[in-house]
Amino acid sequence: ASLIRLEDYRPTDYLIDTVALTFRLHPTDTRIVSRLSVRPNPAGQTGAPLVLDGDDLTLVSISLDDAPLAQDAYTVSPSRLVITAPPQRPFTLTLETAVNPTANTKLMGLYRSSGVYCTQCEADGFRRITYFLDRPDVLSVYTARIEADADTPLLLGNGNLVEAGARADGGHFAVWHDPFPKPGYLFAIVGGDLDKVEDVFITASGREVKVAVYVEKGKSERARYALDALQRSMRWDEDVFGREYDLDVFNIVAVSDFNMGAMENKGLNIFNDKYVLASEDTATDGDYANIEAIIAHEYFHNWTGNRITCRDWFQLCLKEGLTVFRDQEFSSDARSRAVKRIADVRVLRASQFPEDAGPLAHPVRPRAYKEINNFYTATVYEKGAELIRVLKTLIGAQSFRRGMDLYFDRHDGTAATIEEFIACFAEASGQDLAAFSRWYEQAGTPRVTARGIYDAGNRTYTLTLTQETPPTPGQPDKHPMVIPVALGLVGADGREIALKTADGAPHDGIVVLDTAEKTITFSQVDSSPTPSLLREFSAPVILDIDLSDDDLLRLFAYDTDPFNQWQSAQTVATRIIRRAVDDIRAGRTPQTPDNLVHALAEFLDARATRDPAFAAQVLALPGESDIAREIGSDIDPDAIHVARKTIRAGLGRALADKLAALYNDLAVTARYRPDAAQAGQRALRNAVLDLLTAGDPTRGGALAQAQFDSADNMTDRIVALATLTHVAGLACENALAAFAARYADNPLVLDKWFSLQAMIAEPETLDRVKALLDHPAFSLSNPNRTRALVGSFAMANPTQFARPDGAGFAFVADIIIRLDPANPQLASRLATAFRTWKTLEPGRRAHAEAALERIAAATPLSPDVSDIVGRMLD
Ligand code: B3K
Ligand code: ZN
Repeated sequence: ASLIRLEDYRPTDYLIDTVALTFRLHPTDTRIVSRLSVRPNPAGQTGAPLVLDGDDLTLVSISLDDAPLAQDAYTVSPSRLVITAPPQRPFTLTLETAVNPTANTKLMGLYRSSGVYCTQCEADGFRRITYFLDRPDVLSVYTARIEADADTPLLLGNGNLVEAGARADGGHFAVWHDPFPKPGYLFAIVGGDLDKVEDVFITASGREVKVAVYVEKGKSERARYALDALQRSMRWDEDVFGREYDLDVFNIVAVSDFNMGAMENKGLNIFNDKYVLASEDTATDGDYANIEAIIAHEYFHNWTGNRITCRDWFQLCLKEGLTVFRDQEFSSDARSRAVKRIADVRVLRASQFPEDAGPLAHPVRPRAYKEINNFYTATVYEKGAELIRVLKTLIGAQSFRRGMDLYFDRHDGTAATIEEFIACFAEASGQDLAAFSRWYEQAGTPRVTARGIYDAGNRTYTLTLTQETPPTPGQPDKHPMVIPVALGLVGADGREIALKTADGAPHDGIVVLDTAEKTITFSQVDSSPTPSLLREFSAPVILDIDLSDDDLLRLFAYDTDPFNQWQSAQTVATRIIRRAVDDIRAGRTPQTPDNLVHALAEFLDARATRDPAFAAQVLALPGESDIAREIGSDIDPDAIHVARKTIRAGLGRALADKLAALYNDLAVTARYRPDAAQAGQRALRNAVLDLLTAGDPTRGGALAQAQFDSADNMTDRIVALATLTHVAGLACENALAAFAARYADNPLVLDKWFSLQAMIAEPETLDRVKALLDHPAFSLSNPNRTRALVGSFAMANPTQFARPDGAGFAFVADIIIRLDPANPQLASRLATAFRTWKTLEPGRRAHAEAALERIAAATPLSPDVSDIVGRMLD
């Protein structure tokens, strides 16, 4: 595949104002007639050929202004249709194409999932339906007529239903019209026989919208939570962003084969059923939270993505980063803001930081790509969302809202760029945001170093902040970023010190570090303070701070910012586990230090039950991948695993009595609700169980077994089962078998079962995973199954994926090679599990490299996998 560059962008030579499609649905031979009203683009080149994109298409017929087009007037291949000399006036092009939805294993374009016809067009799937100018800056008004047999009673499209009825042949049809111009990637249809839950949403201005969620027959009760989340999202966008829904219907359809989470097609969101279906017996609290967040995310795209879309795919973060920011804010308002922030930062660090530090690093707005589907990354999404947060911090909430209003106002109905977006905020705030834009251009995570000096004589505290962004592929030298550092000073007595600048004026607690180094002096500081920096994680950076463990534990106890309370405990724990790793590699036995034990003991006594969800985050010490990231090079995953386990065992033993008491006290007696309060209580109780088991596997195992047997909800049941897999032995095998029997007919729940087994940190796991490939409920052609089993092994079992003998890497490489011809996007996603391979110790690194080389040499190899593996080997 060739490299596509941002600087090469130019408008199309033709525009397509309207698209009228007729689908005759058939399992293996669906026909699509497409009538395009085309006209030369005044911004394009006069007289140019009309070059339409295709992918795997068969052209059945073609006519221009309703007369068949002469053979010598065009050339056609499965991937391209060129009209050599099109009229230089408006004309109608009519095409008929044939596609086979059943054979479409790529799950892009029109495909069938468990008998349901559905489409996925982002980023470039529309060209697998008909020849088209398949790029986001070609906006058209779509009408879709869908014809099907009686066995496909439900026919849905974008926009509003304008006509429906019977056909002479016993079949029926429906016509959907979407008045809002949109790019092809937002087009969708669905055909099937599904159940639904529905309601009516009244918008702020009093319009009635029929909202519905469609799921497989017999499962509609499990769609209630999704429907409720949708309506809450609709209200929230009105309240917080002043955005009202704009069509008469909003439909969500859940399908069981889907390459990602969901898709924001205008008025017809299509979802991976994993993010729709939930009941207390089948979904965890985490599943409910994900459903709420993803329903919100796709709904919010209606304004940020659909009404205003992207000029080109380089601008992907314009819709994705912004929409992630919006869904994070929604969840923060619906739940606990502090806990949500911690959870989001955990995700950012676990998914984006390694990407930014390795061979796949790219700017939030990339300048070049080979395969756009490989750029739906944590950098574009999660770091993209952080940049919106940084922007809001820099200009303030009011200017931010004014900038958003201006953006909606000015760019509604267009395909916009990051420059246009930022210009709205520069205008609304009166600030020059040129330097801020560097965040979109420069890859890599800036490292901020802080050094503070207290001058008792002058009662001043002087803080020096420096920043450095490491080189990333193609970007050896970096300019300083604009980094808002939210901060406070905590006095020796634990109280917050009022911030005053050197001349005595009040300071707002945000230092903007926009040069390589910046020094700020605070006055009237009566005693030596402990600085609390980067409160609420005010910028996506790595903070290096010269505080002792005791200073940090003081912040853990007294900081007014809950994020930094949590962060301080995490930092201390990380240091301790890192020292333990060194001990283990040097043949010494690591010890769990008393200071952390005391701090946690006090925390458990005094504070844990006041905010259980927060306490659960504290008890969940840094994970193995967090530690690996901190160490950064020459990684031995086994040493990290043992180190973390040893420290946790020490904590579990030292805190055993308190933990056991808490475990009893925290039992939820009320009827199950997936809300934040109850979920928080369960989260803490389960974190307590986990730590208790680390200290005393026998006692913990017994508690876990009892919890497994008596649980009345999936959260408690799956945590108990996970705990049993850590203590291993027969109990674990029996529980696994009981779970599989209970949920034999529920693939989404079995995914949890596949995943748990794939994550067991012992050498037998590889054989177990290989055996599970043949389990009757497993199928490599279903993305959820593959991610649950192989994805969990590759992404969430660091010791076994990176086995010292290389067998883990080799196994995943084999699967990637097998998957690639059928579903390149899934294969390519799986391949990113190798992205940190260069940080491993030499032995494992050599095995990883060999596995990657083997994938690279496979033929045929999709552009998707070839691009990812090529960059990783570069
Ligand atoms: N926009 C889609 C993702 C499409 C991925 C294409 N490979 C879902 C989302 O981000 O909301
Ligand atoms: Zn999105």
